Amino acid sequence: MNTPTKLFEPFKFGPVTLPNRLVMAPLTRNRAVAGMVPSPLAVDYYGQRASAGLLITEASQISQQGQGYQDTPGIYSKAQVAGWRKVTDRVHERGGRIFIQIWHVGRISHTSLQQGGGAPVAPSAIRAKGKTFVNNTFTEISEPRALTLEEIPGIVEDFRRGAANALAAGFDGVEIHGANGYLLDQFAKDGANKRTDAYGGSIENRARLMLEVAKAVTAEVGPERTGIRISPVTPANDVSDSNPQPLFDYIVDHLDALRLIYIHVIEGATGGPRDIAPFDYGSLRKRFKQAYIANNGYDFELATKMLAADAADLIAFGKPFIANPDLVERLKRGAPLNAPDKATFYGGGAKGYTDYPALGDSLQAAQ
Ligand code: 8OZ
Repeated sequence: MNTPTKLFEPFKFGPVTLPNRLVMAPLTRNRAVAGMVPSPLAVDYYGQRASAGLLITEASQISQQGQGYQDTPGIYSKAQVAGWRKVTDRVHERGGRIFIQIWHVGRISHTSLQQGGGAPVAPSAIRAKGKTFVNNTFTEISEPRALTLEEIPGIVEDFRRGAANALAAGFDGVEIHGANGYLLDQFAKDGANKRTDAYGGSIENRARLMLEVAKAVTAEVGPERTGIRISPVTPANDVSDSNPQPLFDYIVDHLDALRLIYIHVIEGATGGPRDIAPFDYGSLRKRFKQAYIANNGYDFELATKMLAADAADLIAFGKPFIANPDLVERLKRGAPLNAPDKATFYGGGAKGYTDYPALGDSLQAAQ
């Protein structure tokens, strides 16, 4: 029996109409080739998933400094733009729409990835507890150094250039990575930001960098091509804030004023419990007039419920999209889903990347 759902209804999204409410969440896959150019396999991987209402790419660094893990693709060199162009061409040939997530990891990095083996940069010189993956092993995150006030305009400029490159690569838009304990989230949250200048202290000061980046990116590509991902209460990458509700109410009020096309909200702990800390996501929904993309642990039932309650416009699915290139069709038909294989999430080749079968493929294989 078919449950009534808004999941397959079209949605007006700036200059385009999405055919359904399913978004492929950004998913780190660590398969970039030399020069941090997206792998030729990425062309097939994203192309296979083009029936999603919207695809968002894996996080892609805006500079070498912004990289924190091995083999993540960039969006700062000519070769990277040319590599991404093949991806966007394939997705568009297949009738899809694709945004790129633009990323600076801040302190979640390792000296071996930084120019001259230098320290990664952060709002404050506070090392995050945790590991990153470099040189094919999990390695302690390096001690960062605090960015000087003079360096901050350069960070904003790198995001702007990343956004300009994204359009040159044929993307339909960009998602600013403001989540998961990376640079912009580090600045926003008082557990990682102990600055005493215009970028630290008050909510207004801690939100400043994220909002400056949002302003620069919207000025470059247009607000209808700019979204942002936030994660108000996630403990990911050792980040924390003593009072996230007023912080994110403030941030979202200002994102609304910039007319971004969407906020993409990770509700709860990234990839973990949705109820890790109390937070009123409805408050963000009310403050923001454009689209609200909800993420974290959604399945058909929860997505249907959220859309019915008008608590979200679009739902981002992560792991289900890794394992099911035709997730839209499978959910539409109530067909069983392939299970994702964790062992092939990060790094490697086609296995666990481009070889998950679509429904027709499984039928053929079963015959
Ligand atoms: C998993 C592994 C490495 C990075 C995020 C970009 O959490 C990531 C990421 C996820 O936003």
